[in-house]
Amino acid sequence: MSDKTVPDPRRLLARPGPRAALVSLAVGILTAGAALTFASSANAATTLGASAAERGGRYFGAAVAASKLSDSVYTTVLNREFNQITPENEMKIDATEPQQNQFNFTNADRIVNHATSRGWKVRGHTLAWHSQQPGWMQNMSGTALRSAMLNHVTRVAGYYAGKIDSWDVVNEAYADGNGGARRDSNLQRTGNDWIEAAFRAARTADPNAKLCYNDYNTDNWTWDKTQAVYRMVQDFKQRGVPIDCVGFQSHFNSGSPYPSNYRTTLSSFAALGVDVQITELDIEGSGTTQANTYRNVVNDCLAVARCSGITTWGVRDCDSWRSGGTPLLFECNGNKKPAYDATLSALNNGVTPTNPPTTPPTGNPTNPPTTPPTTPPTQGPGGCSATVSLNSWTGGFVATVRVTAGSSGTNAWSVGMTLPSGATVTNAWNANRSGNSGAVTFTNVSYNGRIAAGQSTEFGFQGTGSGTGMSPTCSAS
Ligand code: G2I
Repeated sequence: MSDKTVPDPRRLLARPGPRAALVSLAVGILTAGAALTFASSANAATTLGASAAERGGRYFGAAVAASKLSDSVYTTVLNREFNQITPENEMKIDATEPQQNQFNFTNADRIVNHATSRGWKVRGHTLAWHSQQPGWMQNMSGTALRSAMLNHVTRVAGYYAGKIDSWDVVNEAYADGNGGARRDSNLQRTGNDWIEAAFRAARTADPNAKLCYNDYNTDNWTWDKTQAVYRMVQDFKQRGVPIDCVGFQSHFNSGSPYPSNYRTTLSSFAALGVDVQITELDIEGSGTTQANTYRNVVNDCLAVARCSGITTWGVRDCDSWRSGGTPLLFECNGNKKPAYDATLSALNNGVTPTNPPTTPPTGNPTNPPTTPPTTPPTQGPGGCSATVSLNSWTGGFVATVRVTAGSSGTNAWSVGMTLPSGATVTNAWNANRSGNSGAVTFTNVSYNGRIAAGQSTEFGFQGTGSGTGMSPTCSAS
């Protein structure tokens, strides 16, 4: 049996209903010995890309340097493990348009061909950026620069039209630190609308690519920079500026650590109606500590249905722009690190999404499962409880509510809470909502009403004002 025909037992067992009958049927017609051979570990994917693909068609990729494609240790790991590529430098403005209106795609083509000939996805990086501009562009300003930038977007996105899964249309346009301001740059000085102008040009040049905004230090939900990018994406969606995705670079180290609210960041952006992608992941460190952080990042992505893929910024530690921090998954000799094992096992353990999928998961089984079911949870009105945790910032908050079933599991649940005066709910996920201020009630959606005794599910909502002091009550049926 190939991996593709093996259903994911966690996904099956998480979805009771008609499928449960198939489980019983399948178990009934199998011998106990045959059933026992279906241990999930025996069927688990053995590479990052294959495992990510089984998790709802996600990808797992790496930034690639054209100069390394002749290194056989490098390509052995690359070709075995990954199914997506981002050119590390070869699609940047200085590489593709070294002289104005003279385009050079030689090195970028080598990488694109390496990927597309293997059926992998390519992330284009990047069309408009303050950095790595060729000299001629660095010296430009005003309308001449605006036109040159749009010409670059049009020509490069047009050349690669049809070959790029996602484009980093604009990279790193926000400043670090407090205030959430735009970064000063020659592009910013052409007018605040330079970002949306770039997105519109990219859409025209390649209507099928997903168009992304990409940045770093946007991982922590409470940071001003994160909030500023969030507001820009929200504004673009409201005004119909073509944006499909947000890239979180996620370069983590002790000075810029993995934040515990990372999942909130990913799910909050996803709730705006964009895909989210982890685009330049590297985590400095070693051993168990590094492995645990990689595991957390993977679990956070898997928990958000619209987190469509992860790319590490390089293949081996010695390929990294921060090689001294040994931030990647492979040693220089190609050996797997503990962080690799943690990443693969997190992918293989695939958590159930807490965001409603917008399209049915592609990994859904067409064959009856051959794994024995666990005892189905007893259902009934055994009560439930709910707790709320808040991520707040000035003028707003995201509330995550955990609903826990009581002694006999739930078929359906309802959570009520009174919002503080002045607070208004703007959007909710994983629950139906009635009311948006004062007394607000949340009820389960189709896929999370049934909770086994003692187990939990989570839903969330975002609000303006302050959410401090809410105390949810829960009732079950
Ligand atoms: O700085 C890390 C990344 C942050 N986000 C955007 C990414 O595009 C960026 O990638 C890095 C590359 O990994 C480096 O390889 O971008 C750097 C430049 O901003 C790249 O460094 C450049 C060096 O500055 C050049 O001197 C060198 O010629 O790499 C070039 C090719 O090795």
